[in-house]
Amino acid sequence: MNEQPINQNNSAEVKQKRMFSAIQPSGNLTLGNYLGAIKNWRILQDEYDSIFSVADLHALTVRQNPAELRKNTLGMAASLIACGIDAKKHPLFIQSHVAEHAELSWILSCFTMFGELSRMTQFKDKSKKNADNINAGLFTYPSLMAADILLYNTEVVPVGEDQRQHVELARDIAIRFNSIYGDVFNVPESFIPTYGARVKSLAEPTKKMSKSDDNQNAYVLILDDKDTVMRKFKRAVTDSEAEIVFREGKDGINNLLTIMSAFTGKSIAELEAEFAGKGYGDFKMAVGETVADSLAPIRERYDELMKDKAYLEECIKEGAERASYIACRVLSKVYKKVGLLPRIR
Ligand code: AQP
Repeated sequence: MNEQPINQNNSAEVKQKRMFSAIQPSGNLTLGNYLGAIKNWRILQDEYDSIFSVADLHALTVRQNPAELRKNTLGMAASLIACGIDAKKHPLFIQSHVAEHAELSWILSCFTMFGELSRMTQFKDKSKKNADNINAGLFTYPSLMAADILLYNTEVVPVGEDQRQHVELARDIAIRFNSIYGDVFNVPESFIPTYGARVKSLAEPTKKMSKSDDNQNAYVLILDDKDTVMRKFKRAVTDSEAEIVFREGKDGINNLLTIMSAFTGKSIAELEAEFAGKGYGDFKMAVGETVADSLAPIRERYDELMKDKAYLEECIKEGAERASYIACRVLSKVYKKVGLLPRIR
């Protein structure tokens, strides 16, 4: 598309593909978010023309405590930087600071079918979990997510397996819109990691690990201290056998092997050989040690960043300015295409 790549080090001839990534500040980062998404964002950030966002509007689909949400929003920006996102090089912004997200979301909701939204697994899961608050925002969440992605002419969206369906819908919406109005949006692709795409709950390993789980033992937070990480792994639900192998029906062990593999870079087969004959207790402690040691530098960096609010605010201010520049242009093109009368200035 026609705007220049926003990374300063790109020349026009070597235009990189655009990557857009966002995460809700609905709690603190879990191991699931880290392995399914953030680790890839860090690895891929310089290979792409990357844009990162903290999706605070999405978090409102579930009732939030306002003070907590503000704290978690800045905390999530700090967590991303602590995980290695370079917010000086790539824009990192808060979704509600770029009004075009909400505006495009409305337009796109008029191009999203009721039947499509009804089929979304996340809507069904969250409706069950929040039976007293099945609001319209929870239902139209994918239209806002499509707006997030399509506003930046995104080509690649690195997500965990649980978000694949939403990226597919964003593609369908883009194709539908383009078939009526011409080549307005890029049609994005999802990028799903080989290991860690679906990290499971430590308490109920058939379910995904989620930061909003009511059971704190179900997830490991990247900011958990070593004792907490060890305690959570020690309590991790496994099975009544005594064999450390990756096999159907061994959800707890499969999950621990997946986590260990993602952190060490060793294959599942190598880990099975390494832990052959060892007990579950020893294995859980080894996974806990590996995870806690890998997370320690992130926690330290996060603590430093949270003491430097001025730096964090500068990053998200610059991020919003850079993101707005692109978002404005794409939105005005969309407004024009659908026939909205331009405002007289
Ligand atoms: N368990 C997981 N395994 C692998 N990837 C995961 N992701 C989330 N959970 C897992 C990936 O993290 C990114 C950001 O997620 P999000 O906050 O935007 O939404 P989510 O998928 O709804 O994450 P949570 O932690 O489950 O949040 P809550 O509890 O608020 O619903 C996405 O790329 C996602 O795939």
